[in-house]
Formats: sequence, structure tokens, C-alpha cells
Amino acid sequence: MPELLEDAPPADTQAAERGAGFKLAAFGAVLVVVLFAGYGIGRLNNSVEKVQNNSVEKVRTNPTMASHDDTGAAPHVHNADGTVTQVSGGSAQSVGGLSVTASGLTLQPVTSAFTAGRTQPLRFKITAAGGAAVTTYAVVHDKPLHLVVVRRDLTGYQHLHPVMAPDGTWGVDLRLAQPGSYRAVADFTAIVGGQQTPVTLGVDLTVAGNYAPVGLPAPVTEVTTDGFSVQYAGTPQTATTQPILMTVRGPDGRPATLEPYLGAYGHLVVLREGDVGYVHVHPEPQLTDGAVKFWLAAPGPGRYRLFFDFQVAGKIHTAAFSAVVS
Ligand SMILES: [Cu+2]
Repeated sequence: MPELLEDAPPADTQAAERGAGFKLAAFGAVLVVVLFAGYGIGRLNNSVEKVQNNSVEKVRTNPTMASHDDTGAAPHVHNADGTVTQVSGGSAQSVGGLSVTASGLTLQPVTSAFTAGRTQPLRFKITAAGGAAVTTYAVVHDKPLHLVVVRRDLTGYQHLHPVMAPDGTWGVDLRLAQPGSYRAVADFTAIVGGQQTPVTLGVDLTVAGNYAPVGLPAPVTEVTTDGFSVQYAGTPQTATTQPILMTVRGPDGRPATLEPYLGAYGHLVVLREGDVGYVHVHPEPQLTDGAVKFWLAAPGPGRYRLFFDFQVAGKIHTAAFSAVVS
């Protein structure tokens, strides 16, 4: 039986999102899970972003292949294989980010060695069959590409949005504070030959030095981050899809006024201990008694770290919780 693990405040307060793996259900009986990896369902945006010569051009497209904005959309899961799946209970789903190659696309870092504590550019390309760099992406959750970086002990979580150069090279300033082996997970929907391919790829980054791994924090249901008290209610299970509710209170103890961030009231990135398997879950479009409600089922037994990103007064915060699923 799963239990919530205690938790320490997250080391960083970057935003989060993206995902694959965990399944998330819609309302009640028939839980329809849209894996937006596959067919981006654009409720509001319906646009595909073309990045050309450093300029971004929004192009109206057919709504059925539109980009993605979760505002008002049913809750769903990002999935690595790009399929659209209907879930009515608790079927297993794959996690993403475990491979540098998937669906014919490859993540090729220009640099993967970093110096502890120093801000350095992280650059990489996404290449298609034949080796050509992909330069066209769909906008999903307001961004053409989302990047989650975390050390393999699930500390040092960061959610970044790299910018693409005209030749398809993505770049972002990255500071890895401590030595160790890190995982960089890129979540995006490439457009190759007019076809959308949603995929989540992962690659290792290294920081030389004396690595002191940190154990997963103990179980708790409430953590404090940036002065906000975040309460976590729910019990992730493998057999059934379970609700996960996040409640945020301000320093004064009163409910914080949550703002949409990247198209939703919050984003939940779930990372698995042992292989850094990556799952991204989006909440129901409306708050439930002030709480952000997610639906998810663990892809398997194990220990996980849940990173909940939320925005208050224009600033993004991250609360992290541990969870054990047996
Ligand atoms: Cu993002």
C-alpha cells in the first residue's frame, strides 16, 4: 500500500511539467486519458510554432493537429510513445526519458560535461532519420520544448525552456550545483515531414567531483517551499488511477491564489528512483475546493519523487514530495 513520504523543501523553484508514464484519468467513471504526446489537442492555441532565423512564427493549423494548451482541457498525460490512450481504470503506461532515441528521433548533446556550481550553456540537437536536425516543433504547454534536469538521486530538480537556433541547436544556461550524474529529459513534439511526433528523450550529464548521493526524503504530506505551505493528499497506486490533490497556503496561512502556469493551474512531474523514469501529469482544468487535482496511477512499484509546480503572483514555485508505491 502506497504511503506518502516526508519531504524536504526542493532545492530549486523552477517550473515543471511534461510527461509520460503515469496515467491520469478524467472525471469519474470513464477516464479518458489524452496522451498529448501523440496528437496535441489545442483547445485554445491551435497553432504550430515554426522557428526560423530566431523568429517565431505562429501558424494556424487544423485543430485536430493543433498544439497544446491545457486550459479548459480534460486532464491527461504526456506519453513518450505519442499514442492516444483511453483508460478506464488502471492500465500500465510507459514512462519517458529513459532513452536518447525514440520514435526515430535522437537527442544529441553538444556538451554533457559540466563543472559544479558554474553556469554553462547546455546545447543539443534533436535529429531525425538521416541525421538532419529537426527545426520545427509544435507548441505544447506554451513552449516548443520542455527540459527537466535532475541529479540521479532526484535532487537539484530544474525545469527549463531552451531556445532554438536556426540550425536546430537548442541552448539554455544551466548550472549544476553539485557533482554527480544528472539526467536531462527533453519533452517535445517534433514536426517532421508534416507529421507530429511527440516524444520524451533523456541523456546523462556529468559533473566531476566528490559525489555525495542524497537519500529520498522521508514521507510527509506537507512541505514548505518559498514560504508557501503545500499539502499533498492522495495515495498513488499501480492498480487504479487515484486522485492527487495539492493545496497551497500562503505565509499568512490563507489559501494562496493560484494562477495558470503554462496553461494549467499546476504541473506534476513524477520521477522514478532507480532509472529516473519521467511522467508528466496535468490537472483538472478547474480547482477542486481550491486544490489542484491530478489523477494518476503509478507505472509500477517503487519510490518516486513528485514535483508540483505552481504559480502565485507571477512567480513559479516547486513543492516536492516523495511517494512509495508497493
Ligand atoms: Cu516546460
